[in-house]
Amino acid sequence: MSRLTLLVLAAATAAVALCALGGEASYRASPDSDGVQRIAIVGGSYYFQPDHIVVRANQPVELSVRVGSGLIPHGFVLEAPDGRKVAELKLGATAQTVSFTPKRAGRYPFYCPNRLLFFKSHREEGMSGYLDVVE
Ligand SMILES: [Cu+2]
Repeated sequence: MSRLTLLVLAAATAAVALCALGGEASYRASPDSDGVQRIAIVGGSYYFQPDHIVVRANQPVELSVRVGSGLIPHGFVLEAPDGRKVAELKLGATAQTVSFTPKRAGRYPFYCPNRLLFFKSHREEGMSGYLDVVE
């Protein structure tokens, strides 16, 4: 690996870290050697981290989703741009894997579907994000 490559990698890592600190958590997935775009997502009251993910179309995506700290139950719903549900699960301390291959570009919203009585839904509280599929 060249010195320049290392510098670029270090800068990219720093950029991701800065985004995470700033709350503007955007994460562009880079495929592993087997071509799978793997992203770990943590959800809690009331956030998903990262809450903005960018992946490439027509390459497999594996989301590893788990709950952060706290006792409030949370879930994870991922919808395709047409509103069809790609995934729906309850978050646990052990990561669960959501695998799919997006066929075309578009914005896939994800959110926690939970709501307690008359309170605002977790989605309204900010427990939501976007997975953007790009060509
Ligand atoms: Cu929730």
